[in-house]
Amino acid sequence: MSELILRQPPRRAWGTPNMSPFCGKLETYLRATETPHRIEPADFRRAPRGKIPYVELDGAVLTDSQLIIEELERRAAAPLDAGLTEPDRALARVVRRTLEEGTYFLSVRMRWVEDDGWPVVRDEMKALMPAPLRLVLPLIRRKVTKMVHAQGTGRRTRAEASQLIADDWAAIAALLGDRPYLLGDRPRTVDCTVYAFLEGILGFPVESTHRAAVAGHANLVAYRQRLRAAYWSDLPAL
Ligand SMILES: N[C@@H](CCC(=O)N[C@@H](CS)C(=O)NCC(=O)O)C(=O)O
Repeated sequence: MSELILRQPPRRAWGTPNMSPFCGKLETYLRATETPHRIEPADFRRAPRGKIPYVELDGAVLTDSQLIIEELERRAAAPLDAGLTEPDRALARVVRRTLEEGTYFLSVRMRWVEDDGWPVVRDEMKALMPAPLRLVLPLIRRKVTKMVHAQGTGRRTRAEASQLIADDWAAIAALLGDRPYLLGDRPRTVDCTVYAFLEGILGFPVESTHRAAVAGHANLVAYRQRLRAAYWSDLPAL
């Protein structure tokens, strides 16, 4: 396998792995499996489905963090998910999809749509974009707002959305219990998702009731620290 090129925003936004949880997830996986790779900025016009992350690998362009991880797991001598029981695989799937297909949109709303999140996201986007492109940021915000409305999350009250984030994370805290990783004593692919999304909520520098609720779960806070120490020691210690 040649060196993998990971295409994503190259900044460690807010001292976290990435402003995109899907990019943070994939890069955590590459680090956890010691897959040789280098990071290059993403070009949305070249992204196969117009989304990040995408990778270049052995002459092909692959997209979708999960499809990429599944391909790498198939090729790996020691896959992260080797030996998982069927119930554990099922649990991992349900947790991953809850975060990626549900909680994600709540966080997008809090960042892009709500007036207290937006300036923080806007400044990070400005830092990523060449000056002339920054002019389109209000248009991107409008597009994201429409997307969140169409998906349904945008139609909830802010209080409901905030409560849902807190409740999703309370469920994950309950599943984690006092285990070091979600499915036991070693990290699995699902931990890459849980960790990246947790960074996205605890590392996003805007005070909110849901962030305070998540920060109130000592096991989630320790889990974030554990994974950061294991794979992200180049980021500031927590
Ligand atoms: N299922 C995809 C989701 C990727 C995704 O939604 N990425 C967002 C950034 S967090 C994106 O590229 N959004 C641009 C757009 O939707 O136009 C994956 O796992 O890679």
